[in-house]
Amino acid sequence: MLFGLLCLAFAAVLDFNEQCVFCFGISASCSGKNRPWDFENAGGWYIVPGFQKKGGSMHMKNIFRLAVYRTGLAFQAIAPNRSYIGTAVSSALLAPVALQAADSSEPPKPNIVVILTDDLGFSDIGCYGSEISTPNLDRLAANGLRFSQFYNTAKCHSSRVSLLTGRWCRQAGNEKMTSAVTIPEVLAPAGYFTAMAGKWHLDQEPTDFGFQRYFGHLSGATSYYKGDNTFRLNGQPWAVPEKGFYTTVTDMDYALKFLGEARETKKPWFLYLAFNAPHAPLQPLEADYKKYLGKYDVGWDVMRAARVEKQKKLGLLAVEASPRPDHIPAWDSLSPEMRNWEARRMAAYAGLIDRVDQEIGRLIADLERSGELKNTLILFLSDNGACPYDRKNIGRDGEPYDGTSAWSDSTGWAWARNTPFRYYKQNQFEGGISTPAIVHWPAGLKTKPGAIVSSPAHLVDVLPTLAELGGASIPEKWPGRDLSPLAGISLKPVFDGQTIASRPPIHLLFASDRGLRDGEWKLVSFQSQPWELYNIAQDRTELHNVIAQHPEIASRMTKQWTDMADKVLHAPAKEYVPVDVVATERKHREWTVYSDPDASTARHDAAKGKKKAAKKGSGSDGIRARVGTKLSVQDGQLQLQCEGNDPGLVFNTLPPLSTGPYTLEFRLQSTASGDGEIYWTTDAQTIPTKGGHLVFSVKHDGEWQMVTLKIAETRALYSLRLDPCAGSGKACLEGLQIKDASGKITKIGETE
Ligand SMILES: [Ca+2]
Repeated sequence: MLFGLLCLAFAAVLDFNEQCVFCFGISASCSGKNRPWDFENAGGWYIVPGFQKKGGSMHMKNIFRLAVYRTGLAFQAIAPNRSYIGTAVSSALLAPVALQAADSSEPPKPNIVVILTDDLGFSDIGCYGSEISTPNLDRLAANGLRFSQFYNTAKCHSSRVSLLTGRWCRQAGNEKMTSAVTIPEVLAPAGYFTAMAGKWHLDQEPTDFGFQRYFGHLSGATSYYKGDNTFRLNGQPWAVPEKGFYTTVTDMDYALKFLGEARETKKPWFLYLAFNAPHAPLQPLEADYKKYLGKYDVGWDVMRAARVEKQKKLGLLAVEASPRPDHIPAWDSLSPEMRNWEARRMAAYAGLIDRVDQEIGRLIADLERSGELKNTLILFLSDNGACPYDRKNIGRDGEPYDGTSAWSDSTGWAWARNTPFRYYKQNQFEGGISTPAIVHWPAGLKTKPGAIVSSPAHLVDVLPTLAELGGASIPEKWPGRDLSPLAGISLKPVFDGQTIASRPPIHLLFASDRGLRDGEWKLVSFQSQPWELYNIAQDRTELHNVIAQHPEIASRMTKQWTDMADKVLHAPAKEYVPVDVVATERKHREWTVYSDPDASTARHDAAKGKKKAAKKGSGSDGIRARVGTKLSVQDGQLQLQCEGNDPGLVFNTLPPLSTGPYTLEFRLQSTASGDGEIYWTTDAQTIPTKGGHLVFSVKHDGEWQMVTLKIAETRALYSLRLDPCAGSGKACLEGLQIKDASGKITKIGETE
């Protein structure tokens, strides 16, 4: 009631020059704890002090912001600890908004669903060439439109940042999104109810970034059957039940529940549905898996050729498909055991993807039942190309649906799933960055049903597009954030049947993989190897590197890419140093080793017993977290939670190194305290803290910094201990490498 009284006080001094007089029937509720805010503003926020009843008296405790509508008021808390304390509602708010909608000659705003799949390859669904049964997605494509050149960032978290903010990942402030606003933060002030279900994989929680409802996991990957401890429901920890839980299904259960709540508000709604499928571990449901068992005995060469043909028939692409690379053997050359194993892996992928489609079928049925399908814009996407990283394969001899198995990705199938392109997740070649992209919106699309659009588009375009369609303005200021400029453009002209003649260049960067798409040209580098130049209009599959023929274009684009990386993205200098001069063999230690059928199992066995160990370093005996340090690995980064009791990492054995002196380099982000230290040994007998020792100072302001340490040791290093801090807090490391006296660089602690 108190908040309601505040409403009234403000209303008395504000002139509402609209069709409805505000002030009677005010009611307010101090609702129970932990409830997301139902009301977002339409006008602008005014900061007001809020009072809270504590004991028998009132305390001015939290700060609220007052939303001034043309027709009413609402409050939202910005409590210091971000916890929800209550919500304040003026009942005059709803009635005038409803009146306004009824009066308006403007068409009703569309509902919006953005569906993001995880690690889905370009050709993995039926309407993009797949043999996997996806009738619901195919139906959306047949009645909507499909993009043939829609791009993501080739990686999980960066794609999510770009999708939600309309900015390049680094430009938005990475996972923290400190330089951006998100889609729900943009749409809610325009009257939208906002909800999310599924994988978050960014800092804080969705409810901290404008989502009024959220169910899902905050982590980058999770067990389909058992989940993990990062599940949340509307900001609160959610215990995964032992039975009746399966991520893809449970995500949709909650999505539909949220839509039910949205309908009660009579508002248009925005739903972001981020499935973890078909990301590893490959854990399909039994029936979904068995549907495909045996179907992939034909192998990846046959599957890929069939997908190429289907893409041509669909009119999606008519290109020269890239050939099978050297690091993937012909299917027929594999041992029967390996063929059997790989065919089962592909059946597992197919089962996961089939299930996504079935759940989308539930969503479509729900929209049809509620009469909303016509004016709901559905956008379907993947966050990156198929994943080639073959890591642990737990339960390889069991069944993928037994609840304990956890199979990893297959490089061979990743190649075939990215038909007709080259390379994979993380690489900025077309296989890494190309996503299927379906738009379904009967009330809004002016294109022919089933249209295929070849205008290049990127995830950064989603926010500007939805803002325009939802009648929302994109804020230029936001409390507590220093907003960077938008990178994307609105795709509404495409939906209206027009072509977009030109667009800003598409900047591509993840770790050491880089690229730039500008018009018909694309400059691209595989993990800092020499630049390559392709004319994408003529050579979408990047088979004919024409950099020697067009040095002036390459030079212009190299400068453009570097300037953007530096001045727009503010990327660390290390990420835009010049590319290598000479190309070397392209390989990755986590690509499936087909020469050794037990390779991936062996890797898993080696990792057993090291519960908190990260991935093995190149040729090393692995990384060990010290007591008092929790270590996890995410997107190539070593993430440490330090308790302050001599925290750190130990590399038990380093890869063979030639003689020093050495330079140890890495990037560090830390919010812990105290100096950093390293210890090293040159033999197996010496145990740190005996051996060499060096103290170094670091900043703990949460910003990325480059750390370069000179180790004046000429004998070959054997082990290394690295303490990034002395106190408690979080630290994150990436790009660890050791340079020897000859200048040779050896990467250590590589996780991706
Ligand atoms: Ca992904």
